[in-house]
Amino acid sequence: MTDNKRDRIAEPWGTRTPYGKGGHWPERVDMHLVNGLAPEAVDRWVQSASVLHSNGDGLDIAVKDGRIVGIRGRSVDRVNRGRVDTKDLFGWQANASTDRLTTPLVRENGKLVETDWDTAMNRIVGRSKELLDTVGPSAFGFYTSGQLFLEEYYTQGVIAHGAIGTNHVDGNTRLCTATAAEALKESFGCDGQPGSYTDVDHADVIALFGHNVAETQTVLWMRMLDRLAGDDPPAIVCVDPRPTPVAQHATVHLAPMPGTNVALMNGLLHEILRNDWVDHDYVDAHAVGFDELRKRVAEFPPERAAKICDVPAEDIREAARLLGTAHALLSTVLQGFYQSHQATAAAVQVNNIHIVRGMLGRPGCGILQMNGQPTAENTRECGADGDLAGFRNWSNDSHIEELARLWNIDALQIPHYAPPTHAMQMFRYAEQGTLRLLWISATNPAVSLPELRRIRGILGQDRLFVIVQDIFCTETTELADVVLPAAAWGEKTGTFTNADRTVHLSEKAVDPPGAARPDLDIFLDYARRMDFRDNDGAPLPSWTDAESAFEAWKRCSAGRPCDYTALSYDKLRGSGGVQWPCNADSPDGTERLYANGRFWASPEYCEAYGKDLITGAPLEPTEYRAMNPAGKAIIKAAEYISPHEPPRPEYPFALTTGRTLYQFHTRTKTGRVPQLQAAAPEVWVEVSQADAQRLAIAEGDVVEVGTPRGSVTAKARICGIRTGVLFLPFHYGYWDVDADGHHRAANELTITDWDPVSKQPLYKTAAAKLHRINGSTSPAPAPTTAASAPVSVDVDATSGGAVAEATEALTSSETP
Ligand SMILES: Nc1nc2c(c(=O)[nH]1)N[C@H]1C(S)=C(S)[C@@H](COP(=O)(O)OP(=O)(O)OC[C@H]3O[C@@H](n4cnc5c(=O)[nH]c(N)nc54)[C@H](O)[C@@H]3O)O[C@H]1N2
Ligand SMILES: Nc1nc2c(c(=O)[nH]1)N[C@H]1C(S)=C(S)[C@@H](COP(=O)(O)OP(=O)(O)OC[C@H]3O[C@@H](n4cnc5c(=O)[nH]c(N)nc54)[C@H](O)[C@@H]3O)O[C@H]1N2
Ligand SMILES: [Mo]
Repeated sequence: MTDNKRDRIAEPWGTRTPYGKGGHWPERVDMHLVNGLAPEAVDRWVQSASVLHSNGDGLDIAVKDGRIVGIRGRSVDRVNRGRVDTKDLFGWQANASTDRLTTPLVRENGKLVETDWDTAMNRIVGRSKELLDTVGPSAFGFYTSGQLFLEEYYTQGVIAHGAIGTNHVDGNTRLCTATAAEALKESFGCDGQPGSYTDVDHADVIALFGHNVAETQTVLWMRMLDRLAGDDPPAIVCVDPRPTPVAQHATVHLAPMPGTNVALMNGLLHEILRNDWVDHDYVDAHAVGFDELRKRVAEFPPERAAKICDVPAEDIREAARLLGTAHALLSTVLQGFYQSHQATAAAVQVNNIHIVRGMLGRPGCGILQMNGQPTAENTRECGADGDLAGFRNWSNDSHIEELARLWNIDALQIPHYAPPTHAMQMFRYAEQGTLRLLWISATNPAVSLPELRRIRGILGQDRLFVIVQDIFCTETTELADVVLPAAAWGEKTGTFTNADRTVHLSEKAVDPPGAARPDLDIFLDYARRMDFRDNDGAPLPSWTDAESAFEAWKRCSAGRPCDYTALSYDKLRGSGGVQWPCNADSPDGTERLYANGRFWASPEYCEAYGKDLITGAPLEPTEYRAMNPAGKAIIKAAEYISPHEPPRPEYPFALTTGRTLYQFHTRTKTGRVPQLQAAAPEVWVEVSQADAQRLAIAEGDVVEVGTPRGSVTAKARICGIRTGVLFLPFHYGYWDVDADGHHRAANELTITDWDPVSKQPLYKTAAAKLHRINGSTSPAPAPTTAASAPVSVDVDATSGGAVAEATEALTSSETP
C-alpha cells in the first residue's frame, strides 16, 4: 500500500488507478483531516455519504471531541471504492461555521428577531389553522429540496398530500431532475434509473449528453478516467457547447448551439436507422412506436441537423457510428439537456437510441438519466416533488386508494383531480394570491429560481406567509416571516439514494448547534401541534423518529418499483450501499433494471400515462391502454422546434448557465469553506476568443451581460467556449453585489419559461448582449483546471497549497 499526498484543488481527480474493460476498479482511499491531524487521533468514524452532488460516494465522518474533523472515503463502497470529491473533502467545515442559524426567527415590525421554538411554531400553526378554516388546503404550498433525507420527504409528503390535502408540493428537484423523471416515465412508464455505475466498467462507448461529469460528479469521472487509462479504453462522445474536461477527452465532441439538442438527436437517430444499426428482434418484442420514429428522423439527415446545431455533419456521422456500432453503450444525460429547450423531448431521444439498439439491462448498456442533488431520487420516490409516494400514478384511482389505506385516511382527502402542482406554477399561484402559505425547506429560491426580480417580488408580498427552514441566513430567509434553524448533514440520521439507485445510511456524527433541530423533528412537531389524525384518531404521521419513518416508508414502497422492503438501518450499517429494488426476491438489491426486456409500463402498474412531447398534454388512460396494452417500452419521436428566445440583433449571444467544480449551488456551504471559496471566489463570464477579439475584450476585463430581464457585471474569462455562446456560473447570489451595486446572480438574467412536459425551467437558453465596461489588472477569478480554463498562458494555475492536501491510500495489486 502506498500513500500519496495531493493538492486536490490543483488535482481534483487525484491519481489514476487504471483498469481494463470488465476489470475491477481498484480501491483508492482519500482522506483529509484538519491541520494534519493523525488518523489515530480521531475518536470515532461515523458512516455517511457525499452530500454535495448526486454521486453517493460512501465516506466516514471523522469526529474528535464532539466536532467533525475530517472525511475518509469508504473502500467497501460500490460507488467510489474510497474516493472522495474535492467539495466533500473540505465542505464539512461549513457545518461548524460560526454564523449557523441557531435559533428560530420571527418577523416583528418588519424585522426578523430571535425567538424560541414555541413562539415560532405557534405562529405557523396559528396561520395554518386560520387558512384551513377560511381558504382551505389549496392555500398551502410546500417547496422542498433534493438535499434532505428520505425520511424527511416521506413525512412531508404525508403531511401535505394526506393530512392537509393540498396538491401544491414540489421540490427544487423541479429545477434539477424533473426531466430525468419525466423522460423515464415517457419511455418506460415509470421513474427509475435503468443503469448502474458498474456499466462504466463494461462499456465500449460512453456518451455524455449535456453532462459535465468531470466537474459535477467527479468520482464518476475518476472511474471513466481510470478506464481511459487502462487496457481497451472506451470511446467517449461528448455533447456540450463548452470545452469541458469531458470534451477534452472525447473521441468526438459535438458542440451544438444551446437549445438545439432535439435537432442533433434526430440527426444521430437518422444515421443509426439509415445504417440499420437496429436490433429489430428487441424492438419487435419489447417496444412500441418504432414506425413513428422512423418517419420523424427520416426528415433529419445530418446536413439538416448540422445546419441547425452549427456542428459539422461529418462529426454527427462519426458520433452516430460510435453509438450505432457500440457493443455496450453507456449514456448519461444531465442539465445541458434537462434545462435546455425541448428538455424532455431531447432526453427521450437518448432512451430511444438504447431501445432501438437493444442496449438495456446488460453490463455496460446503461442509461443514466442523472440526478444532481444528493437526495433528489428520494424526493421523487417519496412524492415530495410533484409525484405521489412510491411512484404511484395520480390518475389511477386504485393507486390513490392504496395510499389512503397506507395512511388510514379517506381517498378523497388525497388531491388527485390534476397532477401535483409543479414549482413554477406554485410561485405563479403565490403571485396571483391564491397560495397564501409557502413553506420552503433546504432550498434558496431567491438565488436559484429564474428571473430573480420577479421571485423577490413574490416572496416579499405581505399576503404570503413565508416559512424558511435552513442552516444559514440566506437571500431567501431575508424574505421570510418565520425562519426555522435546521440541523445539517452530519448532525442528523437518515437515508439517501444516489443517481444509480444506491441507498446509503447517513448517521448523526455530532450535535447541531444551539437550538437547531433535524428537519424531520420540525415536520413531526408541526403535525403534532396541528393535531393531524387518521381515521382511527391516531396521530398522522404515526412515526416518531428517523428509523420508524424509514420502516413506514418501506411499507409504502412494498410492491412498487422503488421497493425497500428488504432494507433496514442495520443492513445498511457497514455496507457499501445497496441498490433498490431490494425485496424478498432480490435481498441484495438490483444492479440493473429491465433485464429481459420487462418494464414497469403496464397500464395498471405504470407511474404515468405519458404526455405529448411537444405540448405536454397528458394522455388519457384509455389512450395509453390502446397504445401500450402490454406494457412495453415506448419509443416517442419529437419534431424540432426552435428556441423561444433565439439570439437576435439586439441580443446576439446565446447565454447559458451552470456550475463549476469547486462551488455548490448558491454557495451557502462551499462559500464558507476557505479551500473551495478561494478556488472560485467571484462570478465570471466565459467568452470565446473570436467574440472577445471582435468586442475588444481582454482576459479579466469587466463586462456587462444583459437580457430583457436584467444585467450582471463580471470579469471576462476568455476560453474555448464556442463562438456566439456565453456561460455564467449561477453560484453567486443577490448579496454578491459589487462595490457599485451591480448584480452578480445569473438568475437576474434567466427567463420564466419551462419545458412543457417536465415543467423544468430553462436555465440554458436565453438571448443576451455583452459589452465591455472597463479594463482590469487581474484575470477573471475562474478556475484554470476545468471548463473555464483560459486561452491565455498568463493566468496563474488554480491551486490550493498545503491546506488543500489530501492523502490517497492506493492498493498496489488489483483484488477481484
Ligand atoms: N461542483 C458541483 N457539482 C455539482 C453541483 C454543483 O453545484 N457544483 N450541483 C449538482 C447538481 S444539483 C446538479 S443538477 C448537477 C448538474 O451537473 P451538470 O449537468 O453536469 O452541470 P451544468 O453545468 O449545469 O451543465 C452541464 C453542461 O451543459 C452544457 N450545456 C449548456 N447548454 C446546453 C445545451 O443547450 N445543449 C447541450 N448539449 N449542453 C448544454 C454546459 O456547457 C455544461 O457544461 O451537478 C451536481 N454536482
Ligand atoms: N441559472 C441557473 N439556475 C439554476 C441552475 C442552473 O444551472 N443555472 N441549476 C438549478 C439546479 S439543478 C438546482 S439543484 C438548484 C439548486 O438551488 P438551491 O436549492 O436553491 O441551492 P442550494 O444552495 O443548494 O440551497 C439549499 C439550501 O438548503 C440549505 N441546507 C443545506 N442543508 C440543509 C438541511 O439539512 N436542512 C435544511 N433545512 N436546509 C439545508 C442550504 O444552506 C441552502 O440555503 O438551482 C437551480 N438553479
Ligand atoms: Mo440540480
